Amino acid sequence: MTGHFDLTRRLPDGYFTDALHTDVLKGLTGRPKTLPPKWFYDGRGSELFEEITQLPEYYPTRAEHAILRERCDEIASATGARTLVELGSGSSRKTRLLLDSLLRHGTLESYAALDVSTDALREAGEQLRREYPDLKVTGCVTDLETDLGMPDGAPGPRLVAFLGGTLGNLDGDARPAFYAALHSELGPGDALLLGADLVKDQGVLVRAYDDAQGVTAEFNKNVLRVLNRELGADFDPDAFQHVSVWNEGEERVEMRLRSIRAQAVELPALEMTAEFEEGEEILTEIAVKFRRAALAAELACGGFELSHWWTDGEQRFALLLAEP
Ligand code: AVJ
Repeated sequence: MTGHFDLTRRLPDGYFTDALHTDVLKGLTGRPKTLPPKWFYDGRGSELFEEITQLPEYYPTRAEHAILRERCDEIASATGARTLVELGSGSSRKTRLLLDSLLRHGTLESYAALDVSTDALREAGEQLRREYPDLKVTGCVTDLETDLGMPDGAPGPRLVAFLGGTLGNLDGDARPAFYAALHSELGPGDALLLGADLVKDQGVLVRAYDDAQGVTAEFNKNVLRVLNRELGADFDPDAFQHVSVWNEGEERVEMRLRSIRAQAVELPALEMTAEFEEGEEILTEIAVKFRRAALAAELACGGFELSHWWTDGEQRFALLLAEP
């Protein structure tokens, strides 16, 4: 049976066009130049990210999966969730572990997947619909920084999962705002399940974002292709070099695109020209790495109390439960 998959948008028409224009105008006129990571994820970008998750160097997905596999029953009994909401659900691959545990536990009624990528949501949603015909599966295209897109009237207890370490895409200013938005949506009995990548050897971290096969480089350059298509820009992806660096002060990996020569790029939709010096970089993604005490403290500031903290055998990645 191919059930109907209910995909909604919470954002006004034209939101993504406006947001892209604003982000690119701001990001390419500022210094250093920046582009937010959410623009990686068109159809091709989501596929490349799926490939990244299987690379030998990219351990976070496997580490988190291992923790989830081990702890999903504990999560189900600790939360007794009737609704699972997943922020940044992507392909929803790891979600099945949670769905299965919560269904075995006998509480789960609905699953709401929220993501910035329509393509990824539709594909994941339709497949889950087929695999779990008795579960209410919905999808919502949203931008977490503007509207979490929490489903209205979803029965509690609700478990909100934000996996994969995507929290690390938010810097120290954006995370408190994110916790506040989340806290205002949750009540007693609800819970937050958060995946966080941990500080570790910097060689391991840098390689996780600069694989030998060059998949991450393609993923990084994909943002230039998105700008070419959406803004009529004329970026030559070959004129930029993929860079992965550990920023010690901020304890984060940074992905950048370095202009290999002086060049001018036209962006007709914005009526602008972006000038690059040789070696000039665009910061395209931050991936903040966490430590337990600091993460617990910032969650506490946001009104969340840490109740469980689990790591993989090698202490590479943490999965935590927190209560509002
Ligand atoms: C999906 C944001 C968790 O930061 O590790 C992977 C994205 N970028 N390789 C991460 C990513 C380059 C990923 N997140």
